[in-house]
Amino acid sequence: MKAKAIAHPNIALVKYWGKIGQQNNSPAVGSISLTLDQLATTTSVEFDELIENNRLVLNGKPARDKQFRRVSYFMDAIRKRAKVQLRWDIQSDNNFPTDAGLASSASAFASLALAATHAAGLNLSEPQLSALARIGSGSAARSIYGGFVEMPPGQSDIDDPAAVQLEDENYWPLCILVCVTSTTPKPVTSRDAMRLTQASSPFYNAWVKASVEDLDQMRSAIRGRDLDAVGTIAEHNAMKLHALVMTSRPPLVYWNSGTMSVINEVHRMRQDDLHAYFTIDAGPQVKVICLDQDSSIIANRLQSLSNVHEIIKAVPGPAARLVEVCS
Ligand code: 2P0
Repeated sequence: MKAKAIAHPNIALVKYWGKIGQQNNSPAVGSISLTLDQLATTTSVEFDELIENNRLVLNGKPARDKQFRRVSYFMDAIRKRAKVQLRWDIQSDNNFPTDAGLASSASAFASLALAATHAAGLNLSEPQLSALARIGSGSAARSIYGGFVEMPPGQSDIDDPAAVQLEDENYWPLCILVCVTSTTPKPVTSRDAMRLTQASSPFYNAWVKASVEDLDQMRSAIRGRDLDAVGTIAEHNAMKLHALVMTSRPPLVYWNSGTMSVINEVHRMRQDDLHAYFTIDAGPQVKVICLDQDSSIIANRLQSLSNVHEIIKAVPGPAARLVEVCS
């Protein structure tokens, strides 16, 4: 009973931030994302009666206690559903910096959901897998699908919201230039920051209210393949998210000097009539959105910034998929 799966992280164009309850990551706001091809998590899961203790190895190292507890909670949900009592051995590897604001938990739990259900003998539909992946991490529900994906808000902590695909990865040749400005893990996890923000930012209720309009506008911008509209809404939504985080108590600033350099350069590029827009998730990395045909000139300008370590070029990526199953 062994399976291996690959999933890709996604960038949120309209962001999930806030939960209904704390148990199962039922989102307080809807979100829309784009799955990225270049970045990937590969996860293998084995259930075997010879395994004496559950084991979790992340990027070649034993997991920390907090990570282990989070994965154990998720694996218990799968074992219960599959009526499997066996212990498990999990190995998961990212080809990009982990816990640094590049959505590693999205690709981690999407690949884990797929590999673990197959290793446990379950064959779930995509909506079922998406709802399951959400229990591991809210953003993972979206990484089950390729291309543009929407996750609706939940109604309660025990309902079963799942993401849906809006358009597949071949719909629109966009390019995402991931500007890596730091490779160290962020000081506060998204999960903890979300809880803090929700409890203390005076702007939280306004954020939830505004998300409805952002979702409507983003859906129609994607339908019209309108980069300027997609970029404008994504940028504004990202700034609102970071305003929330910055106005929590205690305040939290995910940005570093490289983050600011990229923001300023994107504004300068637009003054030069280049169609480039940014978004920033819970970390210092900036993702610049443009059309594939403009990506070289835009990447060259970003590369020249002294506090950008690396630029990873990504295009819309595919759904999570199995690469191996043995029973
Ligand atoms: C998103 N982020 O929509 C937003 C934007 C970060 C900024 O979802 O607690 O790791 O596991 O549900 O999914 C990051 O939060 O949080 C996230 P949990 P998750 O992509």
